[in-house]
Formats: sequence, structure tokens, C-alpha cells
Amino acid sequence: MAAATPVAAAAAASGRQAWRQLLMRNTTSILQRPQVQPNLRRAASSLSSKPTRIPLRAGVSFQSVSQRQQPPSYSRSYSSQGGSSPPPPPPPPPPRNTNQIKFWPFVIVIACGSSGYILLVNRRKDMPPNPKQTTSGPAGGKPTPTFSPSNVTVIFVLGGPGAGKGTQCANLVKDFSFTHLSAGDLLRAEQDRPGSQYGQLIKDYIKNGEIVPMEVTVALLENAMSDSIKAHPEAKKHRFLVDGFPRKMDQAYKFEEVVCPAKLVLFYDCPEHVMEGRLMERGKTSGRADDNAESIRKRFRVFVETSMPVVKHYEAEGKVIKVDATPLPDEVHKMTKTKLVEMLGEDF
Ligand code: UP5
Ligand code: MG
Repeated sequence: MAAATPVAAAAAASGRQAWRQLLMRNTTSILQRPQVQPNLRRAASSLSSKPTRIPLRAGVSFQSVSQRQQPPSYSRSYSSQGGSSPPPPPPPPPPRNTNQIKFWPFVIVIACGSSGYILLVNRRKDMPPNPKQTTSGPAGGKPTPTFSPSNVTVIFVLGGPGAGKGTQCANLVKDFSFTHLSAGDLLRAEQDRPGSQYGQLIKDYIKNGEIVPMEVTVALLENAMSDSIKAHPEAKKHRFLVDGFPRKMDQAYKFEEVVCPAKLVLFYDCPEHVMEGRLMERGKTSGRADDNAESIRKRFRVFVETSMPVVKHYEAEGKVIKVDATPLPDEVHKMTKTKLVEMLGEDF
């Protein structure tokens, strides 16, 4: 861009010249060091004496922008144009501590930048959360859960297939006015919903005892929670038993990150042969596509390999209430209630 006035043009030209001379001095001083190979020195001087041409397509080339804009005095000091004149004699080497002087401004700039960043992060930590922040999170940041654990209590209910999760949840609903959300039931309802785009996918996963992709299940649970909360606007607190979920670590992370952090996990512990007996018995009348010997085997394997690590994860966090699910349902219920009150009190 052309300078606006002759004075400005002169100032710009002299600034460029000063910068160019400084650059030249440094380059020359480096080339003069004994450890620089003579052939490198020769190559450097031949480069500086020829105009650079950058090829584009066949037969087309252009001169670099700096060369096109160089005023005559500027090109003289650098010898980048006019090819025939010999390179000027090198100026005397700069003082030895030049590199040290150049180094410190960078250190100061980096130190200032880092402390500014740390200050900013610390200040933001104390700021209240943005109430308008949605589950998608601000500009790719960490999302905020839809529901706050201060007025929504979520308890995950885990245990092998047939351990009695559904049976026990039904009892706890009466004791503590929980809303019972069975992930399996929600998936089966979605599978049967006319026009559902996930119907066939859910059917295939359930039949094979595999875990439906978490996006589907997390969305179904979140919708069901919203519906329940909307249906009880008068309630100050909402309690949910989330039955048969999370069955995989990614589900656990996702749910806690975008829906609501869980308060604790109820884990019904039951040997496989007991669960198998219950499921085979139920299969006579349940009509469930996965209550058959082959699907049950697959469900057991998936539970051990994929869902037990979730239980272990929450155990390590001290959030698991483990209940022996082998006795009769009433006995299991009594034990659950006692342990739950021990851990949370009556009013949680
Ligand atoms: N029964 C219960 N308790 C008893 C007791 N103490 N003594 C004697 N009998 C008892 O009970 C099962 C049977 O046992 C019943 O007949 C009951 O009377 C009797 P139930 O309470 O239904 O046990 P539950 O643990 O709920 O067994 P369920 O079959 O529901 O467990 P699953 O975890 O296998 O089933 P779920 O419906 O949760 O999931 C099904 C499939 O959905 C999964 O395999 C998976 O494919 C899919 N899914 C996902 O992909 N993602 C999810 O997040 C959740 C499910
Ligand atoms: Mg169940």
C-alpha cells in the first residue's frame, strides 16, 4: 500500500531500511562464524545476489512481493536485484551478546501471557454458571447438565439380567415417591412406536443382548425426565430411579455430563444360575424377544464384560450400595430400604 504523504513514505522507507540492515548484520555475523561451512556461505551470498522467482504454472512466474515493492536504496543494501553488481563487504560483526538481548523480550512476553491466562482462568472459576447455557456447551466447551442435582436426585439401578431391578424399583417408588425409568422399557417402547427411525436398530440390539448406541438411550431418558418434571411443577425435588442404565462407561459419562450427575448406584448382586432360572421362567409368558436361552447367554456376557466395569467405577468413587438379590423379593426390598436410608437419610 502506498504511503499517504511523502513524509510517511520516507519514514516507512527508513524503517524498512533499518530493519533490513539489522537482518543483514545478523545473517552476516552467523555466516562469519567458524562453524559455518564455506559452501553454505557461498550459497547464501549467491542467493542474496539473485532475484527470487516463484514458479506458478508452466510458463508463468512472478517475483516475490518484497522484491516488487523494494525501493532502489533498499535493494542496494540487500543486493537482491540487479544481479551484476558484487555483494557489498560484510559489516563488522555485532557484539557477542546480541542473541541474549533478542531472547529476553520473548521470555517476558511468554511469562506475561501465561500469568494473564492463569489469572483469567482463576477468575472464571469463581463466576456463577451461565443460566442460559444449554447442553451443547458454550463454543465447544464442557456442556452443562440439563438438570441440577440440587433439585433432581438420580439413582442408577444396576444388576445382571433377571437380578430383580424392575421388581425392586417398583417397591422403592412406593417408599420414596421415585419416578421409575427403565432404560429397557423406554427402548422397547421406542422400538414399537410407529414411525420410529430407531425401531429396527433397537430390535436387533436387544435380540442380541447388545447395548443400543448411547445417544438413543440418553435422549429417551432425558425426555422422560423432562416429561415427568413438567407433569409435577409443584414438586420442589424430583427423584428418579434409572433402571438398567448405564450399562457402559461411555453412557455413564455422557449421562452425567449432559443430563444430570448421579447421586449413587444401587447394585443388585445375583449369581447367574439364579438369574437364568428367573428369566427362563418369565420367558414362558413375557413375550420378550430376549428371554430365551441364547439371548440370555449373550446378555450375561455383555453384563460381565461391559456393565460390571461401570459398577466398579462407581464403587471406586464410594457411590455404590450393594444388595444381595438372591433372597425373596420382600427380603431384598427391606435390605435395600435400610441401606438407602443409612446412606441418604429419609429426605434426599
Ligand atoms: N424376580 C425378581 N426378583 C426376584 C426374587 N428376589 N426372587 C425370585 N424371583 C424374582 O425380574 C426378573 C424375573 O425375576 C421376574 O419374573 C421377577 O418376578 C423375578 P426383574 O425385576 O424383571 O429383573 P430385571 O433385573 O429387571 O431383569 P431384566 O430382564 O429387565 O434385566 P435386563 O437388564 O436384562 O433388561 P433391560 O430391560 O434392562 O434391558 C434389556 C435390553 O435392552 C438389554 O439387554 C440391551 O439390549 C438393551 N438396553 C440397552 O441397550 N441400553 C440400556 O441402557 C438398557 C437396555
Ligand atoms: Mg428390568
